[in-house]
Amino acid sequence: MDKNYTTTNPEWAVQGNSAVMSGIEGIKDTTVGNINPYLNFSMKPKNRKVLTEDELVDGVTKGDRTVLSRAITLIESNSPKHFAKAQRVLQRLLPKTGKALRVGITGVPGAGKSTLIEAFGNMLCDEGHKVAVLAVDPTSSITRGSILGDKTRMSTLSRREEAFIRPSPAGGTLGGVARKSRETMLMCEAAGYDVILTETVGVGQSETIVRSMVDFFMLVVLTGAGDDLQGIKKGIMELADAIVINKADGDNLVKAKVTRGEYERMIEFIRPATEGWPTHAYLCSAVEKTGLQELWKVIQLFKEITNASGVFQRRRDSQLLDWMKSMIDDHLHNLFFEDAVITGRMPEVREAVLNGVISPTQAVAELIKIFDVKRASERQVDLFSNT
Ligand SMILES: Nc1nc2c(ncn2[C@@H]2O[C@H](COP(=O)(O)OP(=O)(O)OP(=O)(O)O)[C@@H](O)[C@H]2O)c(=O)[nH]1
Ligand SMILES: [Mg+2]
Repeated sequence: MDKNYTTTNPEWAVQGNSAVMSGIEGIKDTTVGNINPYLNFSMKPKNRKVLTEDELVDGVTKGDRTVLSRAITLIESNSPKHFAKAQRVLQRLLPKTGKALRVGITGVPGAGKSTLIEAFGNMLCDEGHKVAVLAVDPTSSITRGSILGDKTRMSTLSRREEAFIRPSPAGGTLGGVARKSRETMLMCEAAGYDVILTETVGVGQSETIVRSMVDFFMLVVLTGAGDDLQGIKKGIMELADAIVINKADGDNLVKAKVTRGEYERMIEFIRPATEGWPTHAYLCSAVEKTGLQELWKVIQLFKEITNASGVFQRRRDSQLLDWMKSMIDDHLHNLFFEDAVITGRMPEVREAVLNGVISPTQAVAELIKIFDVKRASERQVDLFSNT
């Protein structure tokens, strides 16, 4: 310790008493560690080389997982510069996309989705598939969701060469999460993953987002459907191509069989999610790894039947067009509500509507009249021109 340091007690300090305490030794010594663990993390030197567009395209094409991760990070970035670069990379990789089977998995927290994905993913890898596991969790903006936990939970899968696990894109608007998730999926396809498993939490709009980007969607449930349906909304059952009753093991097996019957009866009253494909309930145990082969066979059969009927391709086509439309919606919405002229005028118009001076319809007409798309676009950071 610095000798002078110990003699800096102010005059007013009670001499002989350590009124001014010496600092904590080793605070900068990394072997001791920081009190705040995040400090260590953020102080890591960032000397990673920026990859060029060519390097990204080549790396992803070769299936290099590190480069794939970097490309996805670019897609997830909120910086306009990164956005433009990611779009250029994606554009070049687009011909290599679309060949994977896209499977979505939803269900109440604790249903066993992650455990199931790990067991299912391992089984597929054993059979020679390359599996990418993604997550969509719009609530994960701060905590990055349960994803870090998931990576450790999927520890056997994450160690495999043939598998790639990516956490949910954090933060941003729902539209942002949807775009990032879809583009991440495309990147994984370009990297050669032929099965994409996307897990989503059973909250909010996340099921709709995932349903709109996958071919096959399954709902993982627990035994004892009962009257309350475990809080599962009928709407979510309408999205599912299969209902998977997990944890059908041990003492639970008998109950699981009963639950299966209950779901089968409920399904009868529900419109199937996919034309020409009857939704059914299946049993499995992610822990004992039973029912997984059967589940894969169901998915294969689904692909066969919907391919033959043309439903498979029609769904993909309409998903693409819906995606485009929702991005137009988002873009126009932002242009309008972020336009200075509109935001300047808004308080007055709102007041007039509240006071019954003009009707909402009149208000809209008036605002649209003063809205100039061209002017609004110029003010916005132009994300789309730099391609
Ligand atoms: N007995 C039994 N337990 C299981 C099975 N699958 C999962 N579990 C257990 O159920 C708990 C929750 O499993 P997760 O895979 O984390 O569930 P999840 O649906 O991903 O949960 P969230 O990500 O929090 O929504 C864990 O303790 C698992 O060990 C199964 O097939 N049988
Ligand atoms: Mg999970």
